[in-house]
Amino acid sequence: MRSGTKRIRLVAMAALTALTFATAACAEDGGDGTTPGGSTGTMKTGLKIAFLPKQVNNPYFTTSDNGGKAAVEEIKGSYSETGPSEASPSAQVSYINTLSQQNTDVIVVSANDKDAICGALNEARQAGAKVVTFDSDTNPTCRDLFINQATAEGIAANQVKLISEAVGPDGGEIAILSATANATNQNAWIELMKTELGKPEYAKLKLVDTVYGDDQDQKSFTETQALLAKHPNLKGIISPTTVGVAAAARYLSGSTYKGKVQLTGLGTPNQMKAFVKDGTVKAFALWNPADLGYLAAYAGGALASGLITGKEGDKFTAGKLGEYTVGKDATVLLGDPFTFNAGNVDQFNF
Ligand code: RAM
Repeated sequence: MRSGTKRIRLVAMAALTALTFATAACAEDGGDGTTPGGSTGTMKTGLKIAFLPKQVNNPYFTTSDNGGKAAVEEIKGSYSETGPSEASPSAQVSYINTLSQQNTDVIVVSANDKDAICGALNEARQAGAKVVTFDSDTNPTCRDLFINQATAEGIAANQVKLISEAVGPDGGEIAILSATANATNQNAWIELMKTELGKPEYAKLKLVDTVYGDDQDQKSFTETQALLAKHPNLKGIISPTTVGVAAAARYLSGSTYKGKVQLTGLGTPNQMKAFVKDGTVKAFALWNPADLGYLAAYAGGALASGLITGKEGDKFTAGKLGEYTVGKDATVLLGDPFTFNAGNVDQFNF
């Protein structure tokens, strides 16, 4: 039910290709702080809601945080975004401390490391802030809620299926180009990809290496080049990071490996379109980052307003996305990953 709704929402967005996601989100605002199909209930106004992405210069987070901004405007709060330019483990600590000192009501954070920012987050919580992780979780003891883009199992199954289909029935060696070595989200997906690869239908695929581009474009590009030099029989690469998959695609498309070594991953349609069209990539996946940020902002607002506490079964309304229920381990699930290919990629603009 929920997944069907999400799929339709993505398809419906196709009709909005001329608009940016931010514009699309604004267009759905009731204009008076309420949202179509739902009320803001007793959501407090004036909440200070800050987004702290893994890194600020990453188009994926620009889109997710703009989704958050639209939600914060709808609930008449005050939005801000801050964060490091490099996705290193402890780089977010000083930003968390500053947000706490500024009496921020809600910190919405994608963690570069599940433990490194825990102390700072718990201090901020003691000072009165609610902490919502989104995209990449911390240890659950350091936050009030985690907004999960899709189940880790679903993402892992999707990525392995896509590389298997791209490589073809003969299978062969594959490798993973990840983000940073400490990233909670990528590490969870990689572990589950290994489990998935143990299934009989993938017996002909052999994972030979996992390397880290640190969500830096140039490092991801160089790591791709090195992978191919090190593994001359490589048949495919999975890069479950928007930065990594775009850099790997750029390398492959300008090399003799184009179309011979397959690539899939988690990418944004705008970064990947050209590589789908030139035959470097057959299919890749993602969720709607704008919806993820939007949902996280509403969840944070509901927490800071005392509408929910984060316990399993708590329900809240996230504006245009409708009602969500808090699941196990104080986690809220956005939906299913969505696969993009030559047949649909042009319909999306983010
Ligand atoms: C990068 C980041 C982010 C991840 C996406 C798929 O932008 O690593 O955390 O969710 O890729």
